[in-house]
Amino acid sequence: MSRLIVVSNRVQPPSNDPNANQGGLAVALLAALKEKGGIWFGWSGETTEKFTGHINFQQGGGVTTATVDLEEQDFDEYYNGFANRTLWPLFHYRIDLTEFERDFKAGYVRVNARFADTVAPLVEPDDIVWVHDYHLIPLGAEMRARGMTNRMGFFLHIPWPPMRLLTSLPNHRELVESLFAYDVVGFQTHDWLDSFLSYVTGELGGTLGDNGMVTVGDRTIRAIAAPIGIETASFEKAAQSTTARHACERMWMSATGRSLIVGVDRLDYSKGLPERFLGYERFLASHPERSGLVYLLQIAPPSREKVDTYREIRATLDSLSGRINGEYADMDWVPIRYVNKGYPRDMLAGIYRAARIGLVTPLRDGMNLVAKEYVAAQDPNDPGVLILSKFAGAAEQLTDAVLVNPYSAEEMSDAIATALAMPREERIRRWEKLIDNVRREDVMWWCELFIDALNAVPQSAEARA
Ligand code: GDG
Repeated sequence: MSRLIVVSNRVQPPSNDPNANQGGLAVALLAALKEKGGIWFGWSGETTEKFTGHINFQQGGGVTTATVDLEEQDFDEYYNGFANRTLWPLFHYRIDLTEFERDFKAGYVRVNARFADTVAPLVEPDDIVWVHDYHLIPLGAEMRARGMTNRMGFFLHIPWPPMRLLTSLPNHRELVESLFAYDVVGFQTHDWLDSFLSYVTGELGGTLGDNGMVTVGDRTIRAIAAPIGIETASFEKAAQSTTARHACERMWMSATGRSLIVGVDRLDYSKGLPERFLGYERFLASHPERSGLVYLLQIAPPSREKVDTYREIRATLDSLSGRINGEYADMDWVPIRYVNKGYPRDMLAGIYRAARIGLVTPLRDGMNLVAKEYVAAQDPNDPGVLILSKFAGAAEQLTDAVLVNPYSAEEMSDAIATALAMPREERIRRWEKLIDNVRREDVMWWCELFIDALNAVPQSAEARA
């Protein structure tokens, strides 16, 4: 049986600590690695003065992880540069925040080449290779240049931008063409897949065949939509754990009869937090009879703090929450509780369960797992209402949420009012449809869908050419 080689920017080693914040992605990949055998390769998160290519192997839970340190300059140009100052904003439709620097691109190419140099000797001819996310788009081409003929797949966790936006990236063709070194390329939704196909046919002169086959020049790959899920069964269990129950009770006690609206997001401009605060403010202004009966808890652990735009979003939210609280708070009520720290997963599950509304309103999001976690954490007999941005990938599956345009404060305000007034029968009816999808299309389903697509690729390079 062929082994699985997973490559991603960061690696999450297996952990036996139940409180470890191990995301669903890590859990699914670790399970697949355990079943198939293989290696998870990536950056250690550490920097050194000079890149050595020294691999730190770790074994645990039946899985091998292999990590390398990067140079400080790599960290600046590849990670904080091209990945998070160029591709991340551009792929989230934020051309206004996108920085185009040649040094960033050079660092990105250098790190992808370094990854290829380091990982190539670890890979055996029958292994299948699965590369993750925007940090590593050219890795497949770099690996092919080193003679690797393995079956290779790439999955993009973030949106694929419309053609007109992507063409603003210098050397965009080179970047997209490099995807044709893989055999299977996966996107979170049909929307992102369609954007990719429209770029390929419009800019690269590609042609589309049956079953997602796409040809450019002499290369044919398969492009698929494979929406990522969460570890649903385990999250449902977490929501009933003692820790979750305590968190839930703590929330209810501190709410003193008010309805909790919850938001949980990395502090990132793509998550639409200022717009969310403004939408909530509109609700307070237009429903004075309701204000005082609700409060918004926004959990927003900081991320990517070395990038200026991330520092700016933090300053914007500090001032916005201060202004709204200053205007609407009373001696016994604060409308927004804004918290810049993370909580353990079980506690988070309890907070979701206590919330009457899950407010998930990114301006653009590849998928958004918080929406699915909120659904999984609900009490089946008295579930809360999910308000979800139309522009989150999750909206393609979670059509029974209250869908909103996150740019419109009025729509957001109306959605909050609708959700608060929603009768229990309707809440249950919507939730049953939502949980059905979240259970069926969970993270293991996603993982198998992608690996099956890779396994279906003919094994010999000649047969694939
Ligand atoms: C990318 C794409 C796509 C957040 N705060 C805490 C906490 N979290 C966890 C959530 C959730 C995860 O972080 C965030 O999920 P997102 O889906 O919003 O992910 P991104 O980080 O933007 O990642 C996204 C995802 O990849 C997967 O493909 O869905 O579209 O942008 O799991 O629960 N977890 C804990 N405490 C916190 O305070 N324990």
